[in-house]
Amino acid sequence: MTAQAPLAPPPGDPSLADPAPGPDFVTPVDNVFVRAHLGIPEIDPDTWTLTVEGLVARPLRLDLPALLALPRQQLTAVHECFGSPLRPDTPTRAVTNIEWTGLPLAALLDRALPLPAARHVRFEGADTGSFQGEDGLTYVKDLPLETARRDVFLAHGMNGAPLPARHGHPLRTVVPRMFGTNSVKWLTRVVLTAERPRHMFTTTLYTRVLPGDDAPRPVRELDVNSKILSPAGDARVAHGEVVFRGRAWSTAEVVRLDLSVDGGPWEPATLDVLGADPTWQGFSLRRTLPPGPHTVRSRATDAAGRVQPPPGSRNSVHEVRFTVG
Ligand SMILES: Nc1nc2c(c(=O)[nH]1)N[C@H]1C(S)=C(S)[C@@H](COP(=O)(O)O)O[C@H]1N2
Ligand SMILES: [Mo]
Repeated sequence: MTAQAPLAPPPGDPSLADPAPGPDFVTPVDNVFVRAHLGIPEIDPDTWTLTVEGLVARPLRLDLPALLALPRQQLTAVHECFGSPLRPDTPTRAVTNIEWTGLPLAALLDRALPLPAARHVRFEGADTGSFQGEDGLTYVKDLPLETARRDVFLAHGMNGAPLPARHGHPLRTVVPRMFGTNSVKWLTRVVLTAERPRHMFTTTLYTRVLPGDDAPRPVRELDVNSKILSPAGDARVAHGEVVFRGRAWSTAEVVRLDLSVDGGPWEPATLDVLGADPTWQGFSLRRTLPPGPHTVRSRATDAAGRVQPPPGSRNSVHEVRFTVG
């Protein structure tokens, strides 16, 4: 398991911004952003194992055939990068929607029998390297045990095929309704602990102070957000019959999507209802506009009443400028 040079730009690199999510409901694998803070490890699937250990009555070690033999489920979920942990207020809208195949972590926790003292779960990847001047790091994330038992999905497939190496082969966690940073690729260890692990990627980076809070919290739940896909930015639209289309997503269902054209009043767009899975939701609105330059903004509201803020936040209203004629 030696690390190659990172294929993805390190956080802080401006090229992190804005890969286009495209028109597909499920994002083709080739269009999915790749984040690898420590580089992409080389893993031999024949010797790879997953362990569930720490504060459990029955530690487990599973090899890949044993994992693949367990009953499979599917989960389609929004997959969004938080962006650079060093610039938590910069919008990137690096977002995709992926159909994962795998099994709930709960199936393994039930076999490992967590001890009463277990409160947190630490997830470790096989990637090691240097980041922000610290050497010998492993990619580590953590969640409260209750959250992990309820939400964490162990994925070995992505859009109907085995996970590609760059997306975490042979196994990764997927934490629906949370930022991608929580979904640990190249997963090798699941460790139940009494305390939160202190680590570069748990307590040092990937924390933020939310509006109305006074203390930093871990970057977990998705913000309410939206992205206008058409017209594309700086597009020239042949005639005045414009169909605005885009996606909205949050940690809860998006219940309202408003558009404002040329600084006018917010108007509700048609919004897809969320299905059983935590996917993104499409929206559209048709308008006839005179020739010339125009601006459109989108603003999502979710079931918890969260609304996209004005420009200046990482999830501020999305704006696209385009020209008719
Ligand atoms: N082991 C490991 N897991 C990781 C990361 C990483 O660097 N190493 N990056 C995280 C971040 S910041 C994101 S956004 C997602 C990206 O997943 P993807 O590269 O499959 O799109 O993986 C997360 N899981
Ligand atoms: Mo990320």
